[in-house]
Amino acid sequence: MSKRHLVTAALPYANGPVHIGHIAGCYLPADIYVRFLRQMGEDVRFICGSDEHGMAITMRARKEGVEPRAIVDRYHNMMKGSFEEFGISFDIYSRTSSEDHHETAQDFFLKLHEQGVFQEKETDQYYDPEARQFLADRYIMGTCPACGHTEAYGDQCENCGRSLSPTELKDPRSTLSGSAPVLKKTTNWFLPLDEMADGIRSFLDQHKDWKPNVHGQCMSWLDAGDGLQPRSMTRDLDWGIRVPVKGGEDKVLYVWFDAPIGYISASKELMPDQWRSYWQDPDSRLVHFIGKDNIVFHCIVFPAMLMAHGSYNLPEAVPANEFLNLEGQKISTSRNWAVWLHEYLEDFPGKQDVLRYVLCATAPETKDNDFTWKDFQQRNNSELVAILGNFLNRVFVLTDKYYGGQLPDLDGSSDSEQAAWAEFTAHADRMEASIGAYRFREALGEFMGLARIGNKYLAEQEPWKKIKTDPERAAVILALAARMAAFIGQAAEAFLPFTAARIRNAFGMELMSWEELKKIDPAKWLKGVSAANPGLLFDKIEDEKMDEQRARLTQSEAEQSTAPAVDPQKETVDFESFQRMDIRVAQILSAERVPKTDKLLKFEVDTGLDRRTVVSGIAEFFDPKDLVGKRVPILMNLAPRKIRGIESEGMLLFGEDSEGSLKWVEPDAGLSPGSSIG
Ligand code: B3M
Ligand code: ZN
Repeated sequence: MSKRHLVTAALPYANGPVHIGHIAGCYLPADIYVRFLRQMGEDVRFICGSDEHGMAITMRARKEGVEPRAIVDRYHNMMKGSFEEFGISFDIYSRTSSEDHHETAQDFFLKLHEQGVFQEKETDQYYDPEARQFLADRYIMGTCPACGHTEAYGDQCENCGRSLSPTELKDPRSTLSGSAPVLKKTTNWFLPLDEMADGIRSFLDQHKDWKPNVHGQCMSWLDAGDGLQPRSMTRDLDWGIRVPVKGGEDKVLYVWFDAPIGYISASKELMPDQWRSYWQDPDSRLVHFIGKDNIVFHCIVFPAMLMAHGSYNLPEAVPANEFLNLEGQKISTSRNWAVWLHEYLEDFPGKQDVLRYVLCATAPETKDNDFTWKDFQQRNNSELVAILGNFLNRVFVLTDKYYGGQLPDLDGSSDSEQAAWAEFTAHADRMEASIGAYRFREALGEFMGLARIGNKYLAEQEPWKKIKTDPERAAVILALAARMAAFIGQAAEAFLPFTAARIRNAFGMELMSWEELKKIDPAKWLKGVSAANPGLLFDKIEDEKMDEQRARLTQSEAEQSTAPAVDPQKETVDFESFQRMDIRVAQILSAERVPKTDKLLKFEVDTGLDRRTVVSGIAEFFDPKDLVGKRVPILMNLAPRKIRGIESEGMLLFGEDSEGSLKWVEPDAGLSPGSSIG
């Protein structure tokens, strides 16, 4: 083992609460690993924090009609609280909006800049002239060139799955204003991954031991048709960390540039004087726990950044998990198909370890896996209650009953005790090896093996019969069983920390180091100790409780999909701004389709003041001939603009229902053309 370990868990976007998919994907395996390293007496630091930049945040903010700051503040605190309550034992849970992080990320960027690492390149990017900003890929929609789906995003078509670049879309439109974006030149700083490919390849070649899913994915990036491509490390956006070089004033660092540096900033915050040794001393190991969607960033992009910088260690292991599904379906935040950690903690108070157990036992270590409430119940009832809980409970109850809680001595033990103890501790050895190899499911199986051996030993030896016929022998049996129970209270620490603490308390023990534990001679251990029965450590979960959870799941999904999606209130405007808008009633005199377009209608309207032409993108909702003669509100003084060569003066106003269909807003009959609205 090396001198130090720095273990990181992916920084979750602060745009929503934590769900079981996140936990099973990286936080629980990371926590098990770190707890075990600590117990091994290793010098380890466990780093995490909220990722507070990027589109994940700004899109959420837009949806809620609030500032990004409000979103990250809300979710950062919520996530931090749930992790803590669930026993995820970070040494620090920081955040990337902190000033220190901004500084660290900028310094890192500057260093690469000074070393001439970046290529400054001018490219054409879509720009929304109305919203006056460059458009991130997700803010552009249009028609997919592959399947013709009209709602494809600038980075991907969700209908056919093809990944796209925004310029491939037909009829692109900005989701900010609805207008057609224009291409505009902009300069950004690119990390030349193509030129760094050899270095990256030789780094990855040293890690053929990585999980096949991880190594395989990296290789497929390297070996793709056109290989690695330069990737821009800056973006023409507002929310994020300012680019600290000339020309970067209106730009921010790419979120995938700043976020992994967040691991470094958090380490600095935790250990202002020692962080360097964890990151730069070759005797330290860097291990990243992540989900599979983050593999390329942790195995290629971030290592490339670290190599280019020159002073940092590269990750030694990236044990990424696949995805966890829920009741056979993909977990989805937008569909509300998820088990949220904060809700679980409320519904199952004190049962953190049950979820930890189930999520570890079903963790998607090598392939996607499915969480079901039925499986949750079954694993609780027939594994935690029937195997682990049963063994511990028997030991405590019998020790109480026969010896008033005082553990008998193990003097006079026989071959069967030797054999049972050897078989028992062999499980602990295998558990250790499995954790070291990042095989946590297997390790948990070995841990449960401890309780299985305990049960088997009691069932074979039947102390409850011998207590009458051979009380000395019964005492020996219970003496050994009690040592097994105590041992379990130590070995459970990584997986089931809450239960482990209760067991240790019952024996009045502190947490022991793994080395000490392995050296234990049961005949000499816990002499004269009394055990206080801690009561049932696990209890049966009934069907009703599971029915409730399943109902809650389908119900919240249904609510999500049928609830009329009422837009949140927009930001407030002052009275003057409102007064500047000239809204009146107009009467439609004629309406016709704009040739060669699907969406546009051209209107002649009588505004009471004049007759004018207005173009609106509403053809999919109305038949032009139904509109002639109708009266509608019009925004008169919207700056005129040319749409398909036609000058449009003003905007007709319609209502929009929750499905996004436009509906008629009919003014009262007494309002003739020209009447003002306001
Ligand atoms: N926030 C992506 C995610 O939550 C991202 C991880 C950053 S790790 C440096 O999937
Ligand atoms: Zn498509």
